[in-house]
Amino acid sequence: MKKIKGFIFDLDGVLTDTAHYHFLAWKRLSEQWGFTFSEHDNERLKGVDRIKSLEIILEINSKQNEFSAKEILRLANQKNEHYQQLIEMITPQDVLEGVSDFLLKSRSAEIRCAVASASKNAMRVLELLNLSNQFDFIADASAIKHPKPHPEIFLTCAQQLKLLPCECVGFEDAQAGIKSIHAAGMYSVGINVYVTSEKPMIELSSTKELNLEMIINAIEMG
Ligand code: B16
Ligand code: MG
Repeated sequence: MKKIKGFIFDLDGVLTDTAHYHFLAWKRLSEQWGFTFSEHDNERLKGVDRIKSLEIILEINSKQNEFSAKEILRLANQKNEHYQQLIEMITPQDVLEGVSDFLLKSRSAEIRCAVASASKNAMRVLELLNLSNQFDFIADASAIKHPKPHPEIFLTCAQQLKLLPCECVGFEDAQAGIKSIHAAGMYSVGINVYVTSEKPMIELSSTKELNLEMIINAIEMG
């Protein structure tokens, strides 16, 4: 029988909803530079790293060839300054419903927990949510060479938790994240994922549906 020993969580869309702050920061940058950028466009940036997100915005505006690598870095830094100002508003009330209880139950069941977020601001967000001490390992996105859907970040977490991939479950809200979990050889739980290619093994419509017994039973008996 399979034995699940580790849970690895994405941050944005799984533990909290930072997507709105990312949207406001990109919107501010777009206004400064005369780009169009809508909430609908923002959906394409979920789970995507900062530089790739900017490239998508430039592509939407047909400006992908107008900026040098140095200018792209400058724009990305400007967006990050806006984002870092905005996230200071985050409080523990912003932990998504059902998450705190799920983490407590998982930890009481001796399941090791980690965070696999593409965000270089993940540490600060977790501090503001007062969640940092719930995790045995928080991946440092700046040390990860290959973004999701590459499995590197989930494999790094499993290694740091001293677990095999087949002993871990990944939790994600983005399609690239689900692919990353599967490529790592782990079980997947999707939270409101907009599926375009790979379906999560367990699909939930929100974090309110997180249930330890259900997830463990579905995987270990499945
Ligand atoms: P930063 P996740 C991702 O977080 C966001 O979904 C994505 O929109 C953002 O561009 C990315 O982090 C990088 O964030 O600019 O703070 O480094 O879903 O992987 O937790
Ligand atoms: Mg996410």
